[in-house]
Amino acid sequence: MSELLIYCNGDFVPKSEAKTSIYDHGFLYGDGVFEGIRAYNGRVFKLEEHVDRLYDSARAIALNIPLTKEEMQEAILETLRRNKLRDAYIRPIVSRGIGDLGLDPRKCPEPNVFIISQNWGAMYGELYEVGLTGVTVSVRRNSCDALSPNIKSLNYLNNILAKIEANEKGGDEAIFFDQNGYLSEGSGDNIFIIKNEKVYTPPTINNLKGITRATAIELLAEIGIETHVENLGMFDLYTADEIFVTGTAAEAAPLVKIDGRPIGDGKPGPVTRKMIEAFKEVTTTTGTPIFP
Ligand code: PXG
Repeated sequence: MSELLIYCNGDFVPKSEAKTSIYDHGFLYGDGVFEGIRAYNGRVFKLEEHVDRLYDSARAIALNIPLTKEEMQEAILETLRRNKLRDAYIRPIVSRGIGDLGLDPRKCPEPNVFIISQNWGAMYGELYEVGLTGVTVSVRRNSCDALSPNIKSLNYLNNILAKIEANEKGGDEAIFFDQNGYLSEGSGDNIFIIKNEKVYTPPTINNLKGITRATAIELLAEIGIETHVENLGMFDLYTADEIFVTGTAAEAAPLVKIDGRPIGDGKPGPVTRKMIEAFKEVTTTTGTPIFP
């Protein structure tokens, strides 16, 4: 099979030749932004929303992406076409660009734009049926007045520290709290709690404005379930009837145990199952066609 092609600043180059300098501030300082997008069945799911968020992340770090949003959408679609991909994971990356040592971004005249796409199956395999185990981690989510969790930046160390802790404790996903003790999110997904047939999720001041989270709220509304957006704590987590997490990679996935404690009856619950079904339906029937 021929090599995957990567979009590099307007060119399509083989994976082995897709490179930047070690003086790229994306590498030196984690100075840049990215997105994680998926294509299902020949359509890119929520393309516009992901591109909007990419530009908001860039705006928040005063990084000017040298493409219009329309050009970025087209570059993403063209990357998929060149690789003949219909079901894929797509990773646009915009770094501050090549500069010098020293963190001043003015050292970097030109941002670098890359788009990676590749085949991608279900992240958690058979775990959607049996459910995942979560662990609450001691590392706190970045506070919104330091490095806002709303920025999908190239600095994912906060999330990686959480993931390391979850791995050490033998859990599938890490659950973050913020510095005030409020529930935040997973290392790569947002969190929903079901209690007495009501659905709750934390406000996005302390977590990523997840596109799957927004989709889940819409899908729940369509089946007559309102989502209450409010601050939640450890108590709500441990006493939940059901918990699920949402993300582009994770999709909608049940959490059936947290810190060794079963959630509800320890099996994926009815609301979660409905969500998984509804999400499958919406991802395979909507989105921007790759090959119009
Ligand atoms: N919180 C965090 C911290 C994330 O990184 C989400 C929530 C869910 O957001 P969306 O918009 O995807 O519903 C994410 C997304 C990866 C990967 O490569 C990670 C994400 C998405 C896609 C791929 O690990 N995280």
